[in-house]
Amino acid sequence: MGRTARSMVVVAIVGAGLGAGGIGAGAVRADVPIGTYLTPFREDGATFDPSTGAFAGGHYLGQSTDANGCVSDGSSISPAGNPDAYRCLPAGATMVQLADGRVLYWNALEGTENLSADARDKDGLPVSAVPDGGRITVNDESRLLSDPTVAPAWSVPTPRDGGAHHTSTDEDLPLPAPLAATHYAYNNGSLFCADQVLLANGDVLTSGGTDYYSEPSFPGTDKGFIELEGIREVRIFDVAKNAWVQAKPMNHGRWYPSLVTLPDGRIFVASGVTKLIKPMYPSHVADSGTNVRQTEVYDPGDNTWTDTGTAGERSLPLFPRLHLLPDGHVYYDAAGQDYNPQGQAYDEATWNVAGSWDPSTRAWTDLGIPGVGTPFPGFRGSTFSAALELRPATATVTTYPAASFLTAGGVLLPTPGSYVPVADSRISTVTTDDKGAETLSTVGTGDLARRRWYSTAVPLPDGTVFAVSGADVDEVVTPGYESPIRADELFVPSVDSQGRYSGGTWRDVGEQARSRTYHNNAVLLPDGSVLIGGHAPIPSGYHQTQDGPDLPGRPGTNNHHDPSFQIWRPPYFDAARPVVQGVSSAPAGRLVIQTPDAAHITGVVLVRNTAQTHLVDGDNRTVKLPVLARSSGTVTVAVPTSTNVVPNGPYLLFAIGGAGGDPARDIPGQVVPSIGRQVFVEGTDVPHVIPASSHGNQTLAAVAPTRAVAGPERTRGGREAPVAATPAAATIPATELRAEPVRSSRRVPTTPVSAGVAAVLLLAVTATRRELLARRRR
Ligand SMILES: [Cu+2]
Repeated sequence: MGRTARSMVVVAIVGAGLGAGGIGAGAVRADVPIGTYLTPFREDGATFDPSTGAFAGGHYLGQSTDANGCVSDGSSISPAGNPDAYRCLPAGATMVQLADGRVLYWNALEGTENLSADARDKDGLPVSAVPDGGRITVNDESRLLSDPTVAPAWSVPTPRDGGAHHTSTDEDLPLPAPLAATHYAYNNGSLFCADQVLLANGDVLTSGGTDYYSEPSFPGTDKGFIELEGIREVRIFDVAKNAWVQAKPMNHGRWYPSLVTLPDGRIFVASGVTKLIKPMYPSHVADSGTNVRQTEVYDPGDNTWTDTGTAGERSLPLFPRLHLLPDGHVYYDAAGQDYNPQGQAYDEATWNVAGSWDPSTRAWTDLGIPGVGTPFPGFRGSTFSAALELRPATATVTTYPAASFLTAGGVLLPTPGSYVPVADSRISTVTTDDKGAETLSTVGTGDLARRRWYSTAVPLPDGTVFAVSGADVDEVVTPGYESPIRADELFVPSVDSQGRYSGGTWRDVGEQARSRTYHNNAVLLPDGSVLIGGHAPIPSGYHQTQDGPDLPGRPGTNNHHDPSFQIWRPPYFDAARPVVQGVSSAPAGRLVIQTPDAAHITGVVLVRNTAQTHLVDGDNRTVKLPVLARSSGTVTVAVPTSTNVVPNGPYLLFAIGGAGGDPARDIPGQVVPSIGRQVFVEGTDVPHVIPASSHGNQTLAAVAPTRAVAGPERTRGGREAPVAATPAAATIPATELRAEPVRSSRRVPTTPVSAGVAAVLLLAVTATRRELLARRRR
């Protein structure tokens, strides 16, 4: 173990010592389990063994897979022209619930699986993330998963990596040859680090992604110092064609930006950083040292991006937690991702202040610091920001004067704030008065049962919030030395006599079967269950892929990608659920639900289809629609009259069986949702809801899957059942990787490299030199 690795272990142990318990952690409760975890499953048909927690027996690319879903021994891993670069199954680091029932997902950090201890570069030297990462990574693969609840099957979009290639070298540092940056055609357009939203027609738009390269290159070797650049490229996944198409690029390269759909169907993008590790831009020096302050709006009608001007600029964290408020403004919930190696921004202190952006004036308004009066006010890093159910002001109207957002866990304050996660949890609410003025208020809730970094949230149709996966310390600070958290938790909000959120409690759910830390993910499925996936960690110690050490009471982490999925069924699967036989749009903003359970249905919720990555789903919303009338076989509900509340696009519709009475006062967690029906909201002036089957753009089961495995056996309130695997022959085509690196020769004015970068660079060069000397001695 090298010195760096040893110091990482020390940091991790110190972090662990700060508390199981620790800052704000509540006692672990014994009220588990609730709901049901089904057996994990994987694309290669491998069988999950519950006694060992491991997969075995899978097949991929005509070979047997190992426990991590990879083929071959990794000894030949040069990406150029080498199909082995894609020798591992992709993980669901980004996941989108499409309106045709399939889940579109893609990997993160593809190719870093090849940074194993026994891998060698062209000179026979060991490989490592910092000197080799710019070359060894490859564009991330995307996948389509159909029928995850009954008979999972996979197919591959065209092209499988999204098809974008970043050809600009505008941001390269002015290094003389042979130190000049080296770019590669096979990893200059990764989907990794883009954000994504579902467009009004059900297609998926992604903004940005990653261009990996070496800058500088180390003369005489194929090594360099890794850089990750946020690209401008924009891709749209065309659902009907199962194909990625290229849209107009943004005006700014963005790595870790956030997207929000505006009421008029345009898409707002904010933040991201152009160069992650060395954010210096000789051609526009004023933008150096911080994230992209400029915000832009995309118009799907004419395929253009427009800067919002000086008033629209704001320094924001990476993947800022943004939401569309029911007054039509974009809200920044004073949360995001703040730590990135060497990429901290000089103006991070401003991220403590929540804000609201008005599309009509294109200007931001500060809303104050959330959490004042709670133990930990201000910015929160690496937490989710989950939109709680939008509840109508009264039992019969569709006005929504307030929107509330739950954050829990994560780390405190901007750099150099704590890198130790907390268990603190709070609800921030923005209330808009009759004159349009916004007020921010925050209430604390009960703590999580454990300090939790990077947990993904999935708001459920019964008004509760499922928090899944994560780790006990910040993996980006100490990759490979975090301890995964498999125990998931469920938040049940409380409401006051006015129907406003007044707090709530967290309770333990049970343990999922797999360890999922960085780039974990989850989406709400149409039946109301949760599809848990993802896990694409940073190589241990920013060096090689090595699982973390087990310590007493603190399991080590899985440092390999996890391409498996697992389904969790919330407790309402054990209740009698209302039945929806059909939905139809009616005049005057009404929606009619055909149901034999009309007498018991107290409302309907529309849940925007999940499109999540990095704990971010900017369009996530659950909108409660009040009941206006009922007959023996129908319930008529009111659709909100503004696209501020329900922007166009795909939603899952759930009828809610309550205890009866006022639907605005239904208690979250005490109502039972139906199976979801896929609908679309359309109409820019007067929104209306139509079934997906009458929506033209969606082609159900558009393509036959290329491979299929038997799904998890379905259980009801019982134990997990084993997966019966029937692996099919591999049909993944050979990679389209290009053979030759593209060497940049562009010259730009000199800019000094920061001391931190220089120090890390020196370490990397020294390590490489040490290896060269050792090899010479051999
Ligand atoms: Cu990431």
